[in-house]
Amino acid sequence: MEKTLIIIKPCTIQRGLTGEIIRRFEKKGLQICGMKMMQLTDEILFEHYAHLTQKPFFKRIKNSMMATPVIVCCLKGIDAVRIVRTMTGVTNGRDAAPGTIRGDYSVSVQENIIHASDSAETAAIELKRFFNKNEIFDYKQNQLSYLYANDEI
Ligand code: FUP
Repeated sequence: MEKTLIIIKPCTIQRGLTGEIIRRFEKKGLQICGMKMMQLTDEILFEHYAHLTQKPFFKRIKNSMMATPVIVCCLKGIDAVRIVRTMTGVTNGRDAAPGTIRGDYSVSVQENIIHASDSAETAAIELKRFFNKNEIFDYKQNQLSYLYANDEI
């Protein structure tokens, strides 16, 4: 089973969409293994968006991501990274396909509802960045044999 990270962005919290977003992942069958609210800082955003620090819009990213606390979640399932990225949609909400989270709830490249890890390697690094070890929980998912076939798990 794979674990991945999502960050529910300040825009989503302000718009009262947090429950809707969590609900989509729960309904899909992903298991919530960690969830907490935290205030992001310059330091953590510099690290998290290292690939964008030289861009002219980096300050805008930081302001947006620090506007309120965020909610970070660890989601688990077979191919969880790929599932979550597909459900999230492309970066720009105006281009994101209907049915995806960004396609359904966003009209912006920045205020695009959630961050989602883009590979298994990145997910492992990002989960460490936002969670302490004791904040990720491994517990039995009772519906497992109804979510997957025997030879998948
Ligand atoms: P994503 O993985 O889809 O969240 O996209 P990125 O990591 O490339 O981008 C992170 C954030 O940077 C986006 F949410 C918004 C901002 N960004 C822009 O504003 N313009 C761009 O061209 C790319 C990213």
